[in-house]
Amino acid sequence: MKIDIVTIFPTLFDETLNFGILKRARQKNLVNIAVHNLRDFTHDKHKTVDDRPFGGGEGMVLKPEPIFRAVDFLTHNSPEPKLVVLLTPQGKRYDQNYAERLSKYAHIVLICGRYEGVDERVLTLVDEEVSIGDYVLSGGEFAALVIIDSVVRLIPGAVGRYESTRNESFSTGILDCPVYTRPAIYRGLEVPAVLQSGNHAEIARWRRQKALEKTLRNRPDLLKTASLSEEDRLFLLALKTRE
Ligand code: 6GU
Repeated sequence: MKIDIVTIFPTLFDETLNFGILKRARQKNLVNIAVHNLRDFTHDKHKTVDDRPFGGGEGMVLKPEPIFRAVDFLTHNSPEPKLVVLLTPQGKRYDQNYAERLSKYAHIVLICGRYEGVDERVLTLVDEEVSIGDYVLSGGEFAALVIIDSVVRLIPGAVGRYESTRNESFSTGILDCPVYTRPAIYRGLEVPAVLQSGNHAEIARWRRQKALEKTLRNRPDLLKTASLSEEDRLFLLALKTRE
């Protein structure tokens, strides 16, 4: 997979893309990530990327010409299928399903917007407008990092065992179960006995129940769409009536 980032802050990506799974995926050539300075696509002496909004108002707006030139340059013989994405708070909400879909593209171009705005004509150039959540960031740069991290770990071979991404929160529709490691007792806090029992059927049941319990407490909205067994539903019903 090829990922191109277009930004006015290219150095922000220098260190961040060189850790852990991202670093290893790049070393293994599973992904090729390139950062491009939007100012390199300007033609004026001052390398102007923004200007005041027509009609008046606060802040500056990213000009269309450098963005059009950058995207033309980056996509003129790009591998297919490709997707050009504009990162703004006005975009469609990003989630794990979105990440799964993006992980299937051969080429993704991420254009980092600024919170004040991007000239609306840029929308004729991009395939999708994406937001990572209901809060305002000063620019799309951190959103690009979030998207890249979540997509790259879905590329087969990026995470140690491919299967180990299958069981995670959101892939299964509910939150992960609690986990413990040694020591078995710390400051009087004991690891649940069932996890030390060696009874794998019991352990699986306990994990499913704890995951359901945590989801009910922290993200009850997820239970509306999660795939639940009859046993899951009875367990949740018992939990709710107990409260
Ligand atoms: Cl993609 N950009 C900005 N500026 N703010 C955001 C966002 C993106 N997603 C959530 N908030």
